[in-house]
Amino acid sequence: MKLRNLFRKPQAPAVSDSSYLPSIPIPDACVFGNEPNLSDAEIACFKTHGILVKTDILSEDDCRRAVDRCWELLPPHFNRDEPDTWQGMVKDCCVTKSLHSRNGRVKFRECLRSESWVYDIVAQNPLIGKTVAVLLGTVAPPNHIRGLYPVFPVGIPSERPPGPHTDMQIFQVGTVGYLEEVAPHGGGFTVWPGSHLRLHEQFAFNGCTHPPVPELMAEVERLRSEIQPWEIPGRRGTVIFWHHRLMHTYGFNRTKRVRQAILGDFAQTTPWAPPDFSPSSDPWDGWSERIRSS
Ligand SMILES: O=C(O)CCC(=O)C(=O)O
Ligand SMILES: [Fe+2]
Repeated sequence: MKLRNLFRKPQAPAVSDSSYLPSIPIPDACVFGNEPNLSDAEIACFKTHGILVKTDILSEDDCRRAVDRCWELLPPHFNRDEPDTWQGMVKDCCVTKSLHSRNGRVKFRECLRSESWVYDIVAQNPLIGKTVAVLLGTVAPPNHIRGLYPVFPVGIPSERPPGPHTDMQIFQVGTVGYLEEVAPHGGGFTVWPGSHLRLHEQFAFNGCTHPPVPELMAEVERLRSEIQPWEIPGRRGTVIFWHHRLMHTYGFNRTKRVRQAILGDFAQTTPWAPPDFSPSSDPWDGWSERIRSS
C-alpha cells in the first residue's frame, strides 16, 4: 500500500495568489468532546464539511513519548528549546532538503514502521476506533499508520495563502492527532470544508490516477478560489477525523512552537478499493447506516 498525494502540478491553471482566500479558524460548533457515540451534530458536521474534530482523544503519555521520539529523529543540531537551531538540512522519509525549502514540514513515516507503540497510539486507540466505526460501519486494522509529521516555523509571509491537495484513495477516513497544543497559525491541519462532496463527481469520472487528470486539478483550483479554508488549532490530544476526498494541507506555522502531529488512515478493508460508482451516485454509498440514514 503506497501513499501518494495529488499535489498541485504546474499544469494547473495559473491563478494569482491574491484570488485565493486566507484561512479562518474552524467554527467552535465543529469541535466536540471525546464521546464516541457521535451526536447528530457530529454526524452532520462530518457529512457537510468533511471533518469532525474531537478533543481529549490521545493520552498525555502517548503524546509526550511520540514528541520525544520525533526530536530523536530530527538532526542532532536541532535543540528543542532553541528555535534558532531549527534550520538547515533535514532528512525525512521523502527527501533531504533544507527546512526552509520544505516550508517547515517534515514527515517521519517508514522509519517508524517497526515501532509498534507508535502504531498503537493511533490504530489501537479505542476512542479513535469507535469514532471511525460509527462513520464506516466496519473498520479494518490499518497495515500501518502514516507517522509523525512535525511542522516548523520558517518565516513564511503572512499574506501567503495555504495551497490544497487531495490524497490518493488508499483510505476512507484520515486522522490527524495533535501531540502538543497547536495554536492559531501554528501549522494546524487546514481543510476546504465541503470540497469532499464537490470532488466526489471528479473522482467518480476520472478515478485516482497519479498524476491527477487536468480536470481534477482544475476543479481543485476552482474550489480553492470559492471556498474559504478552515485552519484547525487544538489542544494536545485533539484528533481530527477527515473524509478522504477533502481538499486539505498542513498550515504554515507562524508561531515559535513546533506543530507536533501523528497521522493515520482507516478503511473498511485493507487493501481498500473504491467501489464502482457513477458521478450521480450518492457519495455516501458504502458508508455506515448511521451516516447514510442521517
Ligand atoms: O501534516 C499535515 O497536516 C497534512 C499532511 C498531508 O496532507 C499529507 O501528508 O498528505
Ligand atoms: Fe494530504
